[in-house]
Amino acid sequence: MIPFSSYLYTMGNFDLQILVIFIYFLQSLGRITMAVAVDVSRFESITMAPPDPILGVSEAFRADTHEMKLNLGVGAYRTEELRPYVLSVVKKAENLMLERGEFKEYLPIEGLAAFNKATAELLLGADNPIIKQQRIATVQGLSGTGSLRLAAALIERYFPGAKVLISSPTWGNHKNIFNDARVPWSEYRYYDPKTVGLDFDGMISDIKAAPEGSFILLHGCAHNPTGIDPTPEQWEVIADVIQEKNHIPFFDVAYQGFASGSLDADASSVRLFAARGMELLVAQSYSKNLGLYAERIGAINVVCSSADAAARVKSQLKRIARPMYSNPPIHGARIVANVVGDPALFNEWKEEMELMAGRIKSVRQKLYDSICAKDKSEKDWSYILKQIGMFSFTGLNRAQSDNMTDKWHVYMTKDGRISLAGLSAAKCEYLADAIIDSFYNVS
Ligand code: PLA
Repeated sequence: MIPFSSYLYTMGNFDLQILVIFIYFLQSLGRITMAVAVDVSRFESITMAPPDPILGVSEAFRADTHEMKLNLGVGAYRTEELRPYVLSVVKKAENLMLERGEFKEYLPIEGLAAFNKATAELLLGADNPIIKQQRIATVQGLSGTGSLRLAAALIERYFPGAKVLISSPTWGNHKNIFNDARVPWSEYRYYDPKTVGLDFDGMISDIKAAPEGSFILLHGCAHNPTGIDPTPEQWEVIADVIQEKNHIPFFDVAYQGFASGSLDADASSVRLFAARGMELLVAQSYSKNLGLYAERIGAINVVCSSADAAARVKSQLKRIARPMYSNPPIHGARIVANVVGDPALFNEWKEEMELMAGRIKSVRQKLYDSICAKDKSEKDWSYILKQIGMFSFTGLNRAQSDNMTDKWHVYMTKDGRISLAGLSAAKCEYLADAIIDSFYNVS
C-alpha cells in the first residue's frame, strides 16, 4: 500500500484544496485533531538568490530586443561578426576522435592521463625537471572553477585556519569559491584607481603583513578584471616576499596564450616561481585559449618539493573529487590531449590563438582611437591600451555602468569591466559614444 504522505505528493493543487476542506470538515465534527499544512511549501524559507554578477549579465542581454545591444559581460571570444567561435583545431581533433570511435567509459578520478601530462607540460614547459622528478600532482578538474574549488577543499582540509589572500579587485567568483569551501580569505591591494595601474607597494606590504604560511592567489597572466599584470621584475620581488614569509603561491591561470598570444610567455610568472624551487598550486582552464568553455576542462596542479609528497597530495585530491563529482568528463580532455600531442595541430592552435589575441588587440586599439577622436577634453585614455588580455577595466563607476546598459544597451559587469573579446571593429564607434556619454554625463 502507498503511504498517505507519498500519495499527497501526487496530488494537484485542486485536489489538495479539496483535501484541506475535507480535513476541516472532519475537524469540525471533532473526529480528527491533526493540522495538515499541505498548501505551504517546505522551501518557504528559501529566498530568491540574486543573479550572478557575470553570468547574470548574459541572461539580461538575451532578454533585450534592441538592435544595437552588445554583450561585453562574460569573457567569451566572438568573431568579428560577434558569433561564438569553435577553433578549427578543435573541430579537427573532434573528427579524429569520431574516426577512432573512442569509448565513453568512466575516466579515473584524476582524469585522462594524456591530458594530465599535456597540461603540466604546457604549464611548466615539457623539459622542466619538475616533471621528470615527478614533483607535480596534476588532477583534471571541472575547468578553472572546479580546479580552484578542489584546491580550496584541499586547503580547508589540510591547512585549517590558513588564509587565502586575493587581489582587490579580483574575478568575482574567487570569493564565492573560498566562502563555499569555508576557507578564510582577505584582500591585498592591487589596483590603484589614481594611476589606473598596479599598486605595487600596497600589494607587497599586504603580502608581507599576512600571517606566515598564507596562500597568495595570483593571476598568472591577464589579471581579471583589471588587465594589469606585474612586470617580470615585479614578479621577482613578489616571489622574494612570498618566500621570505613562507607563504604558498596559488596561481589561477585562466588565460594562458590569451594575454600575449604565446603560451610560453604567458606561463612565465608560474615558471619563475617554480624555478626557485618553491611549492605552488596552479589552477588551469582551457575555456578561453581553446574555446572549450562548456566542455569544462582544466586542471589543478600542485608542485611539491618531493615526488613522495606529490603522490600523497594527488591521492587526497582524488579523495576530495570522488564524493563531489566522482570523475571528470572525457570529451574536452581528449581534445586538449590530441591538440597538444600532435605537432601539426599544436602549431595550428598557436596560430589560431595568435589570431584571437590579435583581434582583441586590434579592437582595443580601435576603441582607444575612437574615444580619443570623439573626446575633445584632455583626459588621458591611454590606460585602455596598457591593459592586456580579454578585458578593459574602464574606470566607469556603477551608475555609469548602469547608464551603459540602460541607455546604450551595452551589457557589462557593474565594476566597469568590458570584455573586448565580445566587441567587433564595427561596434567600436558606438561603444566609444556610450563610454563618453556615461563618463561625462553620469556621476
Ligand atoms: N579564473 C579566472 C580569473 C577567470 O576569469 C575565469 C572565468 C575562471 C577562472 C573560470 O573559468 P572556467 O571555469 O570556465 O575555466 N571568467 C569568465 C567567466 C570568463 C566566468 O565568470 O565564469 C569571466 O567573464 O570573468
